[in-house]
Amino acid sequence: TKESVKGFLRRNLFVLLTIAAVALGVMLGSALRPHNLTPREIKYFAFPGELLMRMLQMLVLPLIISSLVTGISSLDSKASGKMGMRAVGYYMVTTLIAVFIGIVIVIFIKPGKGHRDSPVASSGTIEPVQAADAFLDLIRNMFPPNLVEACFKQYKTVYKKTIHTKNVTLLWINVNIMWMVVLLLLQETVVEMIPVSGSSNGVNALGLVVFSMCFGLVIGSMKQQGQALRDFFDCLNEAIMRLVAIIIWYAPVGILFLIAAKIVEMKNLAEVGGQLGMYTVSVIVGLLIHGLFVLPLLYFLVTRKNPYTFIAGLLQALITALGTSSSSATLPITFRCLEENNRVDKRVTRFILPVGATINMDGTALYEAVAAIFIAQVNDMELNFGQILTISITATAASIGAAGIPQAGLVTMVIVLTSVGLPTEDITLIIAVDWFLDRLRTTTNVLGDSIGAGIVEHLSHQELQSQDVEVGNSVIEE
Ligand code: DAS
Repeated sequence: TKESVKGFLRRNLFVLLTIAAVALGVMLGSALRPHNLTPREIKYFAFPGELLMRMLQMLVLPLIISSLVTGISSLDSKASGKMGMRAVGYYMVTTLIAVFIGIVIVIFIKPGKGHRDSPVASSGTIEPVQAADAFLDLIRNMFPPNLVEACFKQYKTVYKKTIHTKNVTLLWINVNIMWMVVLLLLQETVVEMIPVSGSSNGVNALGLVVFSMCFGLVIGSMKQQGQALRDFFDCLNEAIMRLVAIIIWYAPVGILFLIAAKIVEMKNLAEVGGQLGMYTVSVIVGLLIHGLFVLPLLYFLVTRKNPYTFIAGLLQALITALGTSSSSATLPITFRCLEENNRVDKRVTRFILPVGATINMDGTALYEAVAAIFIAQVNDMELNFGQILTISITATAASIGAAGIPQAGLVTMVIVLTSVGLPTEDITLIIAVDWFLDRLRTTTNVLGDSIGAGIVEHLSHQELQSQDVEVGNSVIEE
């Protein structure tokens, strides 16, 4: 009837608008492509999309901190401990399944067999970082010495070239150039890479997550004394979510332009044939199997509820992930979809989502494994079982270490490649299609985080209920 159609439209207004935005974005982008816009024109054209990214990113920091602090402090330590264990268990299991699917598919399809058809671009653009360095960086980033700095800086080991001469001790390349030239003329030289500490731009989300969790745990245990802080973060969280509710009105416009601009500027995908094309297909097939079958099956097995209804509620977040290529930027929308559409308990989303968006990346893990084995195939390198095992472990680590920002996975690929002695400069082989695969893996990442929240909520039913009883049934409600 007319009423029910109206009701349906009202309930699904944003989802419908977002889907319409994608369709319009594709049409607008395709219509403008033949006009060969200049880079400057494309930049202006992409501006509404850039604004959406900036708005979402603006909310991410206060959202991560306030949601984790309130989420954890509203649970007793036993309940949050159990919930945390379940989340970590889910993250590990699903990430390993994703890696496994990737490995099976790339070994089966063999996209890299035959002669390599793309020339390697100039090497040396990506510095070799050892797996051990990257692992230590991961742990270092968990403990940022300066919280304010953690909002915009991450610790990262970078390699610096040094000139090692026969008779003279190590000489930094950035010391007096004159002297170096003289020494180079006099001595036999060897160029060597040595690790130095450094920091790269980008939010150290991991550090903030660890701090907020500990902080929440502590103020949760402070009883009456901690009440003021609990109220403060609770109120902050609520206020941020209200800002999200406003930004959501703008999201369809932003997504339309994000997608249209990408279509205008992208290289002709039809030209991506041969090995690279097959590689792209392998990643896509893997992501589809994981996102459309494995994760829903897991959700169904645990909750006995229809996974696709749950996924339908997430549509807006998934499309935002597709548009932004960033699971952190999507975080505000993920929160809204889970809490408003799927009615997942706020104590769970506040606890689980920020952690998930930072460390749980199924799509990235799958892609890392496929890409590494693809590069081995291109180089005619036979991998033994031990090496494949190494790839699966480092791909998991690389996905944990990747930040939720566009193409972070491409950078952490270096860890996987060096761990089995593959040439890191071969990353250039896959760069051409990475922007596209990045969008798809980010969508899978967001889906994995959201399904995780649904599963953890189901498993933690008992703890949540006993908490309700304790606080006199005052479930956190808006
Ligand atoms: N795009 C990243 C994300 O936000 C991860 C990646 O590059 O793989 O999920």
